[in-house]
Amino acid sequence: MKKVIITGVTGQDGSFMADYLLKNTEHTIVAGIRRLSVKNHKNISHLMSHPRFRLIDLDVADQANTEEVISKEMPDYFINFAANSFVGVSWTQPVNHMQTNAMAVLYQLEAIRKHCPKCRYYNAGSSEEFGDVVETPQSETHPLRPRSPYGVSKASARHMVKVWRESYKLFAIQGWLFNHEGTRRGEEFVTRKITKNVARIKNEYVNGDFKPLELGNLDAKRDWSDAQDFVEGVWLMLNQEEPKEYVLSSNETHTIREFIEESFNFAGFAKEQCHWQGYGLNEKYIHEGKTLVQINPQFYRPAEVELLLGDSTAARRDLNWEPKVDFINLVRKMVDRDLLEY
Ligand code: GDR
Repeated sequence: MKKVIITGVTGQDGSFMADYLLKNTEHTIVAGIRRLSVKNHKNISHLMSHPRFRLIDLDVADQANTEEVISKEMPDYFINFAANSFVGVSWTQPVNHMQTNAMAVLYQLEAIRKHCPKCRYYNAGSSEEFGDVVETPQSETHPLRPRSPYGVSKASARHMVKVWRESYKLFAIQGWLFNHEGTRRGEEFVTRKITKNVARIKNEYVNGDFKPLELGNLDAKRDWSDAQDFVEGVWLMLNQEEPKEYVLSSNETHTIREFIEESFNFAGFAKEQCHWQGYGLNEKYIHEGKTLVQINPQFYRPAEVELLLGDSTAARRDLNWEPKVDFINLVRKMVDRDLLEY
């Protein structure tokens, strides 16, 4: 029986990872939680009484705390999912992003190097590191060209992980995860924002009085997968013989516009009965004369990653990994849950 520390366990990926490991391994999960006066334990409430799950205080931005936890717990695996993960806000809080997404990784690598160099380490990397892409699709060989402070923080963490791996022979890796979504996705990310608002509009529509969903750039293209498929990929990556990094992706790309159309379609606003009208800031998605979606320039970003399309051939070949949920079933799953919960 081994010990796995997971950070960011109250978030989407951390909580799905805890679920996955409790179901598929005998390992003990030590969940590092930042102390908050108002608890955000919704995603892990079902795990609280599990005999192999326990919480500890861990603030990844605090070096002393990080070293103390690692030296005391001596984990076999350390999976760092704690991050400031919202790209849009990284322009207004760049320092915070560097501290949480980059410096924290340095604290963890140093503590592991000093106290438990056999520990297998994973840091959450991102397709945002590819930024303004020069090749499509993007595989492990694509250069790092970040377009946001968030992307910079993840790219710098990647360089540290590589240097610590090569200098100290640590099993330390950082996969490139393309967008991954699901029913535990935070409501500020575009997919969940859409599915939550589709459920709201569906319910309010009958009275004829509802506020349209407001979004930014509808033409950005993303490679979306199910977060539950990705935690399995991360675990496979962590359990290879040699520490190698892989892209995880669906290998399909879709616009925000397509996500909107499919989401409303599942909620009963058939694509054939809806249409797009107007251009740029005046563009609207209309159903029977009523505006379902409109543009709010506040949701545009100062610099945009226009196109992401992953190539996860290597992970599929070497790790025998494959995503089980495709784009359309991901949309359906998220809309169904939000309709049910509204
Ligand atoms: P992203 O995810 O930046 O790709 O990073 P997000 O869902 O925030 O944006 C995707 C695209 O949608 C466009 N967009 C909007 N986005 C948001 N959030 N809100 C809007 O109203 C809106 N309108 C249009 C964005 O401009 C963008 O092009 C996610 C995060 O999970 C990262 O942490 C992770 O590393 C990467 O995916 C892989």
